[in-house]
Amino acid sequence: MQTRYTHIVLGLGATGLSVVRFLATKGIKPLVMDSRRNPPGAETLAKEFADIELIAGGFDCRYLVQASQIIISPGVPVDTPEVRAALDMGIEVIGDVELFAREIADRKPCVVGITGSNGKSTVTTLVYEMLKKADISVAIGGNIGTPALDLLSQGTEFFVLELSSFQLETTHSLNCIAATCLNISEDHMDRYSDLNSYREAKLRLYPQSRFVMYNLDDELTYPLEPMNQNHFCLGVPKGDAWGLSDGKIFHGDSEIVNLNEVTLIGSHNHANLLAAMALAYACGVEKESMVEVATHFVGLSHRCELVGVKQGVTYINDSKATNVGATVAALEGLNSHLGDLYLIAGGDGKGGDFSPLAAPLENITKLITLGRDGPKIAKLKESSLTVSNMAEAVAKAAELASSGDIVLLSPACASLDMYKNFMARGDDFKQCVESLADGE
Ligand code: UMA
Ligand code: ADP
Repeated sequence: MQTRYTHIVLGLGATGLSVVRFLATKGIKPLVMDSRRNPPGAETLAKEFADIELIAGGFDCRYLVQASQIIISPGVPVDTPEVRAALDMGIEVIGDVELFAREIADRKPCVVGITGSNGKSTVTTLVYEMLKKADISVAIGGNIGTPALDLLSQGTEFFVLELSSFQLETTHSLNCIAATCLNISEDHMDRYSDLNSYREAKLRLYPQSRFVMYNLDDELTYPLEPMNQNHFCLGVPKGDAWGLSDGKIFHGDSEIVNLNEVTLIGSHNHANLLAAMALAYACGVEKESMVEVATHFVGLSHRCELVGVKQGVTYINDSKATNVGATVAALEGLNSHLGDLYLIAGGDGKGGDFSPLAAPLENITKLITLGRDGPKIAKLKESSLTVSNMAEAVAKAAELASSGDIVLLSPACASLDMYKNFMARGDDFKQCVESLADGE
């Protein structure tokens, strides 16, 4: 007779493994299923939990319909027919972040939640660094890397979580101390029917927070109903909001820091800094700790990262630009640069619309495309070049660029058609740049 499992874990990547580990601490032995034949976590599961059953290569409905709770990984769409069938039967389907939320439900609010289309990892890291600087015991995780449940064992007082739209779809009771949706532009259009349903998934975070920080410059981030809210903006702040004036960051009337001393570059990063300061402030962090971080944090790898200067040409790795909004921000951020700009773009466009790139592409000198959807981007700019790999792209850019110019990798696409992830793509770019001849 078939065993009945009360808990089923769908997906065996980082999230699935964290859920199995968490359930083990509660004495629960789940069944794990993954639609792929060789799921990434299979070896680790066998090593850590020899007695946990794994069904790989499909989701078996016979087990799903008997479960009392299904814990689904963010990479598995809730709309998968087998999951829909279970939902229709009234079976609870939640994500790992919801399990995490329930585990900390009786604590005072201790989570800072960060979502948005771009800038999440940067803001999540900034808030984490600011809290650390203020001697608050804090852990960082969620979509940025370490699954939320794996943070519990660190025994910290606070958690700073980067939350994706996929994670928020299956999270209901987070009770954050403060949360933000930084911006909304098209992403993951292969999983959402339109921009509005993607936005709705992101804004699910707001009612799960005591205090909400939205972006005055992006109407799509405004709360759908009034709540305990404030905003940040790239302009003079009203009331006690956070903003910029005279090249300085202000919280209401109080000056926080001069932008000359801020180490992050680009207006998009200044918006990130404002959001991070507002969130840290809501956690009780003093100005001194925020300023200390603002004047030392140089940014994360693969996000407008300076790779080096070869023959006078500056190479910048923005491989994390996996959607159009991020590439638009990078191009606008570098707009004030005097030399020519060479852009390398393309990859897996995730069904998105590339047309917002057309205007910023007018200001660049040459577009070099690669990857599956490279040709679609190439159509947006006359006389662009299409190449078949990164080495060719870098070689071509190096041949055309001259001293004072910038070569930017900012793909506006995911990397999965050519690489394991965006880090591998950025590393390939860096290696290709490093192998170019040095010299003035
Ligand atoms: N799987 C299936 N069927 C499917 C899709 C996936 O069985 O149709 C399986 C995969 O085989 C895999 C498992 O589900 O074995 C888990 O995959 P997952 O894609 O949910 O990935 P995890 O390893 O659990 O990583 C996830 C996030 N991945 C996604 O949301 C796609 C990681 O974000 C996150 O760091 C991690 O949880 C910890 O919270 C990555 C990401 O790309 C960086 N996020 C997207 C983004 O930033 O744009 C949202
Ligand atoms: P996420 O975690 O949301 O992907 P990251 O901080 O990793 O965000 O940055 C991803 C990409 O988005 C990078 O290419 C970066 O240059 C760009 N970016 C960062 N902040 C912003 C912002 N506020 N608005 C638009 N683009 C941004």
